[in-house]
Amino acid sequence: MAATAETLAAAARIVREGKKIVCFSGAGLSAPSGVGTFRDPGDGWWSRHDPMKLASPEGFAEDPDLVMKWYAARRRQMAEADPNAAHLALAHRPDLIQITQNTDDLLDRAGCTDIIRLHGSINGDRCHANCGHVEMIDMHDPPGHRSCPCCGAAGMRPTVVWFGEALPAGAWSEAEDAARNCDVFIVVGTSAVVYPAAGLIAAAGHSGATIIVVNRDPSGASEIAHLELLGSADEILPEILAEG
Ligand code: BJW
Repeated sequence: MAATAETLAAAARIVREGKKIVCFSGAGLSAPSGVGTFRDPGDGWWSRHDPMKLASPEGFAEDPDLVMKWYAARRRQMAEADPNAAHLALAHRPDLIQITQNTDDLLDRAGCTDIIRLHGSINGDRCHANCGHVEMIDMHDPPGHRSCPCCGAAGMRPTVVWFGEALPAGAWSEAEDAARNCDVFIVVGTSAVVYPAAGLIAAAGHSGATIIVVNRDPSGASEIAHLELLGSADEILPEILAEG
């Protein structure tokens, strides 16, 4: 059922009374900005492409040209996008802890600082052979497949976390700590099927946090939610995060 005036008011009250609030976001947060999600039926990237071919070390080894072409398309799309009302509402609440699975920079561009990034950032490339070379990318004119200019080996690949790769240890431990020590955990625009990130929702719930889920459709977080607000993030977040 779509969010109602009553459920929105209830969520706004929980947020107002919260002492330590975490926002855990996914691709649905940036969808109203025109950035594609992964699993939405029809227009999600994975409904047209095999995720293991595009977002895994094995896929990169098999066809690095294809992987870098896909990243170039996403990078151009993100470069054209602007933060939406949901990003801006979050930026107006610097007291919230931001944990995101998103690799775009729309939260940063909205004005959020200290973002805990679980899946890295799409704005850079690094040497896949781990020589340590990193480059920032011109998102309007992203590069294709190329070898590392520093060690000459393998290829340059985005500074994101692919399937089968470990999450950045520091970000993960900060995220676990925030999830276990908050009293309100807002889950926005994620299918909540990718682990270990999705496990933060249950961890927060088990630690006693109230779980508010904001999503256009039911998701993997629906069953854990104390309050589920179905609708678009850019319409719901400004309502429930407004102070006063
Ligand atoms: C809206 C909306 C609007 C739309 N308003 N809402 C336990 C069980 C099973 C499997 C595993 C497990 N633990 C680990 C695994 C394996 C794997 C995994 O989870 N697989 C499952 C999918 C089966 N996990 C991993 O491999 C992770 N690594 C790992 O576990 O390492 C272990 C290790 C330890 C030590 C050494 C070595 C290894 C890594 C996961 C990496 C994920 N990477 C990606 C792509 C790269 C980033 C990039 O290129 O940008 O990250 S996959 C993709 O999924 C991306 C996202 O961050 C992530 C989550 O997706 P998200 O954000 O939820 O998007 P969608 O599209 O799924 O959902 C969008 C939602 O928005 C939908 O619900 C819509 O309804 C909603 N929506 N419009 C509000 N306007």
